[in-house]
Amino acid sequence: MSQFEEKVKALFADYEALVTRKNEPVEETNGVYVRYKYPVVTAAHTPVFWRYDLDEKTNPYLMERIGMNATLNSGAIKLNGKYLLVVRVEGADRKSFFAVAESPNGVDNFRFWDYPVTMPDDVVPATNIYDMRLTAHEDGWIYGIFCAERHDESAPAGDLSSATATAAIARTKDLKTWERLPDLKSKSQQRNVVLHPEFVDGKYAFYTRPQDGFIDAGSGGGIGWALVDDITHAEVKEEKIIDFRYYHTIKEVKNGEGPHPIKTPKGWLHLAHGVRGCASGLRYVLYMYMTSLEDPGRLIASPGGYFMAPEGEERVGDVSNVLFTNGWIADEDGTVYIYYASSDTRMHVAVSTVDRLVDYCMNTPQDGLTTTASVETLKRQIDKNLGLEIG
Ligand code: BGC
Ligand code: BMA
Repeated sequence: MSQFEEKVKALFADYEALVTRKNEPVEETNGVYVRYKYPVVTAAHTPVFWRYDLDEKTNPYLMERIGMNATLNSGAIKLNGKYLLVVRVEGADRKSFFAVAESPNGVDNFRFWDYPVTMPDDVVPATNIYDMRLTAHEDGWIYGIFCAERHDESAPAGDLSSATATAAIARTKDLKTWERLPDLKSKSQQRNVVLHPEFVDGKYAFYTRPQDGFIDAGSGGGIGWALVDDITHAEVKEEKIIDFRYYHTIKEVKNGEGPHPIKTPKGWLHLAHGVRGCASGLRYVLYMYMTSLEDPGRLIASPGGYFMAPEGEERVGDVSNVLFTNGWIADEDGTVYIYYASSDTRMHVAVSTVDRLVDYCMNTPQDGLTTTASVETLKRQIDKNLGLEIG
């Protein structure tokens, strides 16, 4: 074997060791979910044959030709018994694209399909696309709703940072061939738009996130809800806020729906992200809420505070202090696989159950919005516990 061949062999061997590494649950103390030890998908999980030209004639030094920077904010779905992530892969060139990674068990052995997704463009092509939410809708299609980002042409000359965010819509049956529909029409910019899996009053229902500008949610009061007549010409006509932002909470600056909610006998279970500002920038955490089965736009439970926040190595990455989620899978036996990205860099999984998550939502005290209210809530629990005969 030539030296080149040896090096190629070693590359593939290291890759196999990484991709087939068994994951293991980490002891948690809060009883709500269990994090897994290793990230499930990282940039190093992208296939060797994406990154390297493996031909000795054209790449004698066996150098990476196409660098991959990060694997983050992934949509998730279970299809034909496989756990699939539609990963936001970001190249070294800062362009994101979608690629499917498949696992037999939801917690390890995630392997990318050979080719990334070829997503057709809308009439006005986007510069970047990211953060897909997958919905197997009762109309029979699997929809992917994602953010399409374009340079803001109204920005002053020389401003090459201002951008616009629009919700893009595509559908598929197999995650391989995608049909692109026109982007969602809306008065404001939109990121974090999610399609509800069922018709509501015979219409498609979207979770929205109205925002004043590209970054600023501004007067957009929180997570919105809008009914749409025709998915092939989707337009938000009326938008009602269902989960508001409040001063001095984990979602003071922005919030956004995660994946589409899970239907449970007690209501729709929602996972979302909340953002606050601090000296080190924006801090993104995950939180939950529930809405009613009769009216999925009506809030029925709002546990206070965050559900998950960055910990340990999760805290550091391209955009530090960020947890973000847009994918989870509720299995037939009630297990819930929560896929989340840390610091815009890598994907993780945490595991819980529908019952535990409902219990969490229904029995975690609501945020009373002031320190006085928080102390009263705490005292009630202390009173109750000290009145119990323990041991
Ligand atoms: C990035 C996103 C980010 C957004 C707002 C985009 O350019 O790709 O990851 O959420 O800006 O900061
Ligand atoms: C956003 C999201 C994500 C990202 C986060 C933190 O606004 O839509 O793409 O994870 O910022 O950078």
